[in-house]
Amino acid sequence: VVDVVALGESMVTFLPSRPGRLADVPSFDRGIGGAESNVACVLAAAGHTTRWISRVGADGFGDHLVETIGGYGVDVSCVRRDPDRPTGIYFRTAGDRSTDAHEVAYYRAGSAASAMSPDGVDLDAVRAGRVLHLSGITAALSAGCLDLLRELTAPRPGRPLISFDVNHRPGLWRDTHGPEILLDLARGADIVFVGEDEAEEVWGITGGPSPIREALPEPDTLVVKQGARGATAFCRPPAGSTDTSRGQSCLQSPKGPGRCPQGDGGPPARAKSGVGEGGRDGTPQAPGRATPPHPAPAHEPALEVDVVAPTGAGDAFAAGFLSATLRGLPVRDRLRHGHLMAAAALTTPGDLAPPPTRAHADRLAALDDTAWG
Ligand code: KDG
Repeated sequence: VVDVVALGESMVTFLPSRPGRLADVPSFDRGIGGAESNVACVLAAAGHTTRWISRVGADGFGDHLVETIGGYGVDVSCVRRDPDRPTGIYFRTAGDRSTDAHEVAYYRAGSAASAMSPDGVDLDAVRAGRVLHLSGITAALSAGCLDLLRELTAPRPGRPLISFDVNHRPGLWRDTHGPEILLDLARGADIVFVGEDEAEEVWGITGGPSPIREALPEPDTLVVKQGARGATAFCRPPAGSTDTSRGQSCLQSPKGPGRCPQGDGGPPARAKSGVGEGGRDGTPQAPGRATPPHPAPAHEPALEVDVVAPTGAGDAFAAGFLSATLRGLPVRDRLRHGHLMAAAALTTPGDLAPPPTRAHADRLAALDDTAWG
């Protein structure tokens, strides 16, 4: 069984050769982007078995994505090639050090990935992992993509654990119901990642992590990313359990036939300019499922790093958190592994940076609170 399957659009990314307005940047370097494949790549680099499912064009950019993501050790055998639609691309600019302000120009409308739907995807391959990682970006791509997400987040026997990163991308949404759609999808997931500022931007929720949890009580694990301040995780313990210190050891979705223990949760490294913030970047409960009381949330400060570019840091955070979850580590360590992976992404211009080795990350996560405070 694959540890994590990630489904979503990836694009060839063009990174600016220098800061400035899109209108002024003279040249760009090619990289790769795609929130979900970023998560798969970081997890693969951290030693997990992963699969990325998507569609790309039958073109050179599609070749580049498949070869590069496959080069991280991610299984790309289920990626479909579309002879009629192109691979999506996007350009971005860089702010100077005093500001994260950047422009994003997507060329992805009508892309191969936007043609995904429940009929055009091998659903068995999508559901074959212990965890299925999805994001709100896919919901904004097309009606077929939204149908696919609804199908995958619907309760059903044997469902993998669903990890959902809200990833609100205002530039992609044409449907004014985006906020309700994202809330509904998040309610259907088991582990949800959302930025504190993102929750305000998309749902108008202010006042920190607790009001977000009140609006989103269904997922067993809710991780609120608070940029440079750290991250807060709300995790519901197994029904009937008094142990809230460890995460779930059985990675089967409670929206499936049984109920598995979940620990507390939390993402990104405390960056001088914040991971998981910066807004670019519902499951109805299974019948008969009683909602146990919520334990106190867990908060872990982020690491202080000199940010080069924030893009990809939220994905790296999710990957670190999921990696530690798969390993059955306590919530504090899940959050710390998220911060460690995010710190690597924050300090590189592209989306992906070589993460620390597992042994190194374990040593850093085990340091006492004075090192993390
Ligand atoms: O999280 C990083 C992504 O935002 C980036 O790679 C591009 O997937 C992308 C998107 O749709 O914005």
